[in-house]
Amino acid sequence: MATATQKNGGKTARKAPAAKTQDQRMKWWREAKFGLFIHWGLYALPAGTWKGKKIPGIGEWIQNRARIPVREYEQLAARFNPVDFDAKEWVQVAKDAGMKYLTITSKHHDGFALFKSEASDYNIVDATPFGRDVCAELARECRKAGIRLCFYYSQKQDWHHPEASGNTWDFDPAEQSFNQYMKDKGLPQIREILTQYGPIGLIWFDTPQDMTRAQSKKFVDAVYDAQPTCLVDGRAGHGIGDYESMGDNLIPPGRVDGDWETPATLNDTWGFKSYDTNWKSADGLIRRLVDIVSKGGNYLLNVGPTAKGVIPKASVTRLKKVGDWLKVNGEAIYGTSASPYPFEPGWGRMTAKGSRLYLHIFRWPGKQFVLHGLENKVKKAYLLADPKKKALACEQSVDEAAGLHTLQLALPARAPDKRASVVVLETAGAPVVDETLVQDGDGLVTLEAYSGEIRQPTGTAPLERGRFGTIEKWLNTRPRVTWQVKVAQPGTYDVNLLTQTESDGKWEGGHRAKVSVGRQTAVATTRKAEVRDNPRATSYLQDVVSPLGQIEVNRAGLVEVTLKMEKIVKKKGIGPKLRAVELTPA
Ligand code: H79
Repeated sequence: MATATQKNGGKTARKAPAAKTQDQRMKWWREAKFGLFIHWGLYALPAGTWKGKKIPGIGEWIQNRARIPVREYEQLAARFNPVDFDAKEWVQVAKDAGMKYLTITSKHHDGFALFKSEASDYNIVDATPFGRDVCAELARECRKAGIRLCFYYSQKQDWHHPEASGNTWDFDPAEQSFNQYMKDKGLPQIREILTQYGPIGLIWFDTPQDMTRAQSKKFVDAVYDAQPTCLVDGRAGHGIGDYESMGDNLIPPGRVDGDWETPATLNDTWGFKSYDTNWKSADGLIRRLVDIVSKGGNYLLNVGPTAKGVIPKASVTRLKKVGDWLKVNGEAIYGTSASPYPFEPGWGRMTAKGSRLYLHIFRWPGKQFVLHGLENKVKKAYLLADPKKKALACEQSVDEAAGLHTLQLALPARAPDKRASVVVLETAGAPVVDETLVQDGDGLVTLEAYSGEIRQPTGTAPLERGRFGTIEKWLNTRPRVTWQVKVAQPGTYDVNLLTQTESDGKWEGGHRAKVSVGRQTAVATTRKAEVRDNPRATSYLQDVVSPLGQIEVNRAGLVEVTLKMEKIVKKKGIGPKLRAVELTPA
């Protein structure tokens, strides 16, 4: 994936008497790293089932997926009575998870507002027996707990309002006027949520498709006019906003410049679905948090409370485990910046702050850990989990001929935390690294598609980079992909080609792939020798491993590795979806 563009260059809040700089406005958010997303609304009542039928897809989309007419769906409001709702408890869930901000759906696509609104009586105070303003209650508890309150607001879709977008089963798009909706409800409600509840951290717009630039700008200006320091996410439309929003549940491969956030689910829905129990493990959540922060992003992790007002226990217990990990390791998360290395190592991830480099080790190596590429002197190394900060023996060397800096670290035989253990390296000055792709200290050379360069001969159909860091549309034998990588250990390597399956599990082998380093080549026909979970899309994409043979690398230092497809099977028209080439010491 290309690096994110900085979308906030030089922007300062308008009309503020003492306008803060963009860095000042972004400061709390850049330090926070971890936030709670809450999707709650009338859809919690059907909870994924309508008239006895399980409705597929995400829970908050039930009105759309089941084509429920407004007159029918809005009757849910008369039954919405979340007597167990306790704002203090919800805020405590965020707090115990180590989260620093809370973003709740003040209004989702269904048009129902969780706050008292003069602009529309389709809101929790006026339309439900519950009659309480949950946004006001959350605002109070957030303030007490030091959590920033933020609001999600669906600005384009409103399936309840006859002039807004998204509801094609009740309304005829040809007869709608979006500007009218903005005037009647959209803009007034933005003013309401920014004037009724004190300082708001950010407004989280969503699905801006088909908005004009002027419309997007009007919404964002309404935010900045009401609260100049309030941030705006990246989904206002037309690239307007204070930071980039990645796709839902999408974690980019490798470091991304600029401010960005990944919104993500704990299971496979945002709004509560009674039968979605596909919960991510606490281990997986910790590693995702580390992964995102190591690439420079924030993690906005969702819960979907029930119609009674309860956050599912399965969510609470998992979040608590992340919070417990953060109690020990939070120093390596909060206020850190991305890894100084642009690429993902195989053993874990890194973050940095001041003159400290944090190694988050997922795959514990045993007693010896090796890191290449760090150029500063390490003054002290220790485990963050060790209250005594006992120094770990550490040796640094430089191989001038190979252009390789090497650090060797003595570790205890067993990981302090097998999910992710943090080693602190106190460096002389801010960590400086050689950004060239380099062999991992444990010997693995991973040449990921996203770190490869596409060599595209003119006149050939271009290879494309896919959402999960793949190279796709490889339907021609002339293009090549090359990597410049520093090898630390000369020797014989087994060469594997990793290609990704389609989301329906389809995969096609029988291509002939050739990997070369200088005159050495490994060439074979691709076949399914082994299948692994795809780390960027666990549970629905997989990587197929095809062994290509062996290669000899005869000296340490920078080498160029080239991948070519000598034959491509085109029966299904997919071609090989390149994930990576792996060289493992034989
Ligand atoms: O609020 C959450 C989602 O409801 C919202 N963004 C996150 C943060 C979102 N809105 N649209 N989308 C996400 C894209 C949704 C596409 C789908 Fe569907 C909804 C796939 C399945 C249900 C619409 C209906 C498209 C296909 C069927």
